[in-house]
This record gives sequence, C-alpha cells and structure tokens, in this order.
Amino acid sequence: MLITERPGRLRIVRDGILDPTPVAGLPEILALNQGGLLDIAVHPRFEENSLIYFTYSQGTQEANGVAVGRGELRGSSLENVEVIFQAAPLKRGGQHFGSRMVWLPDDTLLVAIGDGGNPPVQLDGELIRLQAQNRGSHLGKIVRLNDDGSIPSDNPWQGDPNSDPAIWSYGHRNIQGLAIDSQRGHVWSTEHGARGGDELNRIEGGENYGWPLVTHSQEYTGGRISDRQSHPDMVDPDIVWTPAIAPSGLAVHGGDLFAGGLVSQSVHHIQLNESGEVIDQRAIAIASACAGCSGKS
Ligand SMILES: [Ca+2]
Repeated sequence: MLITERPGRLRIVRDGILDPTPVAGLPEILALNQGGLLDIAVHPRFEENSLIYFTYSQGTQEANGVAVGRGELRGSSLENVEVIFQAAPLKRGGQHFGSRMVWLPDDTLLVAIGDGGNPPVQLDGELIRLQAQNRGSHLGKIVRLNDDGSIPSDNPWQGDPNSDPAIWSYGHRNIQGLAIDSQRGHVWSTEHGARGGDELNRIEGGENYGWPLVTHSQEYTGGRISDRQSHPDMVDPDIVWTPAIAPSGLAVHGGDLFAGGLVSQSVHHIQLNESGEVIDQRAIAIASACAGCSGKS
C-alpha cells in the first residue's frame, strides 16, 4: 500500500507494517498550506511497467501550481522520474490545488486541478476563482491526459483555439474526491464549496459545472457568491451539502458511493439506483471523541 504524506513523503506499508524509510527519488515538492505531495495512482499495467503517478505542488510561494509526475517503483525508490504535466498558469499562495487522479477504462488519466484560491487572491486583475470559467486555464478544471502526458485526440475542446486541449470538464472549485464506477461507467467527484455548497457531481467530458457563476455556496465573509444556483448550460450537482462536510476522498463500493467529510468527521454512504442516480444518503461512522485523541484530530 502506497501512502502520500503532504509534507512530501511517499510511504510504503507492507503486510500491515509501515516501512520507516520514505520512498526515495521524488522531485522537489512545495509543502505550503494545502499544497504538498497530494494524490497517487498506480498505472493500470503496473505489473508490466512498475509506473506510479503522483500529483504535487511545486514552485514558490509567489508562483506555484500542481504537477503530475511519474516514476518506476523499484524496491524503495522511484527511478526514471519525469514530470508529465504542469498546470498553468502558476498562482500565488497555498490554497486550492485539488488534486485527485483516476484512470479511465481507456487508460487515460483524469486529474483535478483547484481554482487557485479564495478572495482576495487575484490573477490578471480579477479574482482567481474566475479562472474556473476560463477554458484557456487549467485552474478549476479536470484535465485528461494519455499515460505519457500527451493530450488525447478525442478530448472535448481539441481544436478549439480558445481552449486548452487538456481540459475535460470545467467550473470546479476544489475537487477532493474523484472515483470511477466501473460497473456503470460513471465518473464521480466531490468538491468543496466555500461556506456551505459542497457538491457531489457526476462528471462528463465537455460539461461546465458552474463555479463560481452558479453555486449554493456563500462567501466566508458572508453574502452571496452568485445570485444563481442553476443554469441551463451548466450541470447541477447531484448532492449539495449545506452546511459543508468538507468532502475528502470518494470511493465506489458495492455499487454505491462513500464520501469522507473533514469537518463533519464522518463517512457518507450515498446510495445509487441501477442507472446510477442518487436515491439516498446518510452519514455513517461518525468520529467520536476517544481517549488519547487530541481535540485537533
Ligand atoms: Ca457546481
């Protein structure tokens, strides 16, 4: 089992025992606020090529962004490490990197990239969160890549001069859960709203998921982010969580979805019907105070 630790360590657990030595060979990682070593994914043909993929933030406090690296896992080190994708434009500060990865059945890789941060963080003279609606930018997007980082020829905006060809879907704030339901062929994501308005979305290539033009979320400082909660050209979420659960992690099991919540300190069991529509959800496994746990656990 491979585990990423945000400060920049990749760990291995074998037969339930944590290897005390982190895996060697990772590139330089910017561990800044929400940034660091982020997600990890094993190549679908790992047994042949030993490749693992990882997302991380890199750069400086003033200019940073999410990158996707890959390397061959040999024993306790990574070899032939290369960076196959770098999100652009770079941003400042340590908020909203995303990022999650999932493989599609055709061996292309989806990577979620955060919108860059909350007000007052700006880019090009406007709030950086508006990048989520700019198809010339990777911020606030899911991108789809081939396993070597090249762009699949059938991506939705391939050939559109106003769009980056890597983009798969847009209008996302900060995706912290991404999973594939192989049985039904559906891709699901969870993303953080600001104050309230966390979302579960079923992701389809070529669609706009609305942020920040359409949202149930409010500013942290109070007041509306948008007058609209829905728009005919944008996809509505399948679940809106207000108050926020701060979703982190999303898994498919037994035909249903399981979403972790950081603030709610719970796991949400989301029940789907045969065609994959949400029919019910309830919090299970709510964390409770325990002897030896600090208040900050
Ligand atoms: Ca949305």
